[in-house]
Amino acid sequence: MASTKPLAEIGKKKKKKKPQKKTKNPGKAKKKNQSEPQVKKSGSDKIKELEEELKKTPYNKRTQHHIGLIKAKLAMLKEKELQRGKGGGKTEGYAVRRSGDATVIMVGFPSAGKSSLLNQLTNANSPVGDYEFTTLSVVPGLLHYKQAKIQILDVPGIVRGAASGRGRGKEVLSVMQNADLAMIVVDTLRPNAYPVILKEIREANLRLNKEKPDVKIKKTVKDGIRIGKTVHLPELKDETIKAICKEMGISNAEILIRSQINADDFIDVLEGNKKYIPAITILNKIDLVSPERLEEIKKEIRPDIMISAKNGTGTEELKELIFQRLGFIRIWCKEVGKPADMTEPLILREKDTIEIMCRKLHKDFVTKFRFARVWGPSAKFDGQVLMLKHKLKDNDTVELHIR
Ligand SMILES: Nc1nc2c(ncn2[C@@H]2O[C@H](COP(=O)(O)OP(=O)(O)OP(=O)(O)O)[C@@H](O)[C@H]2O)c(=O)[nH]1
Ligand SMILES: [Mg+2]
Repeated sequence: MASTKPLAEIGKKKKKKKPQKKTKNPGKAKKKNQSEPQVKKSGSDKIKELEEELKKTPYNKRTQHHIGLIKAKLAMLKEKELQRGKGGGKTEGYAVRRSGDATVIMVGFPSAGKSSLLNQLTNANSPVGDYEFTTLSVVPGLLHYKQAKIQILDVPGIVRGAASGRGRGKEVLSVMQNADLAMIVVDTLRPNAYPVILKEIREANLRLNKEKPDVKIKKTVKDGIRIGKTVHLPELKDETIKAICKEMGISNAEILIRSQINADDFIDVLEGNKKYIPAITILNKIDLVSPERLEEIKKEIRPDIMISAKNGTGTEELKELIFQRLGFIRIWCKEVGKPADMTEPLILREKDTIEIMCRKLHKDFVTKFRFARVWGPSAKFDGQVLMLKHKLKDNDTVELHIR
């Protein structure tokens, strides 16, 4: 439904109508009330209205501020709706035990070929069917690649409305919250599924292929909203930041922004419940379409890789891509007075520290840590003495000195 209201008015809380005063003819008044349209719009009506408004409003310098505000209102309304929904039937989550060096989840429409792909990549044997919803729970498999062990989770297909609870959508998307990487599997015969999947993922509070914005917010008791920036923000004026804060119930705060963000990113930070994970978009079933059609689909969805899970085309390249995107680094462990063990590295992730290495090896190593000697790319010189906060790099050799 199109609205004629000015943007700033939409979604604003309506003042509660005072109860009608008793009139001389209460019966009549009652009748009149019944035939009037409902004054109070439901949350979902307001959401629809705002979404329509967003679609209609072109993004430019002049509308930036309004769009930011609508988005903040939408975020608040959606959160409220979600909270309301939570009261109802409990959804049972999937219990998945993490194993290996990282966990990767596959998401896609039913029949996109997720189970076929799991069986190609791992030792698992997940049933494959030419009907939808073959997979009904989580099936894990383990991929061994370059000395890393990567857990891959096959889950039921998700459809439009998954984030708000259709099918097993909610459970699938919640498993995704704890994954290190997402693989989005798209079928060449149904490329239109891609934007739908992306939308559902977004609604489930996940952000793909995005660094967490570097924004610090310290709530204060007075002085309004004070903004500090180390970057120029062409897409987000101070005025909009303040209006968004107000809309989201923050009147006093110190805000320090150190990365390039827009209104969406800022709202995400304020909501504070977003998960940022890398993703790979996979176009599957390339054996089923002509080269011309494949070109068309490629332009449309711009996949990171194209494969055929059925006959194995592209799956070796996919393994390498998974390894890369997970940002794995190999660390060679060395005992004092002995040469390093160059047969089996410890697998860590980029930016991992000596502290994380210690944790991975033994629960007491952090408390009993004295120092580490490091050889290789992250050390300034051979055998440099380094402490827990030091970030390691691929191919480092590390000798831990423990009490
Ligand atoms: N030709 C062709 N068929 C494929 C390919 N990948 C999967 N299929 C077929 O597509 C159908 C669905 O495959 P599944 O692996 O069960 O798909 P899924 O995504 O796990 O489906 P759900 O578990 O129902 O969500 C099966 O008939 C597969 O044989 C492919 O690359 N090429
Ligand atoms: Mg399946």
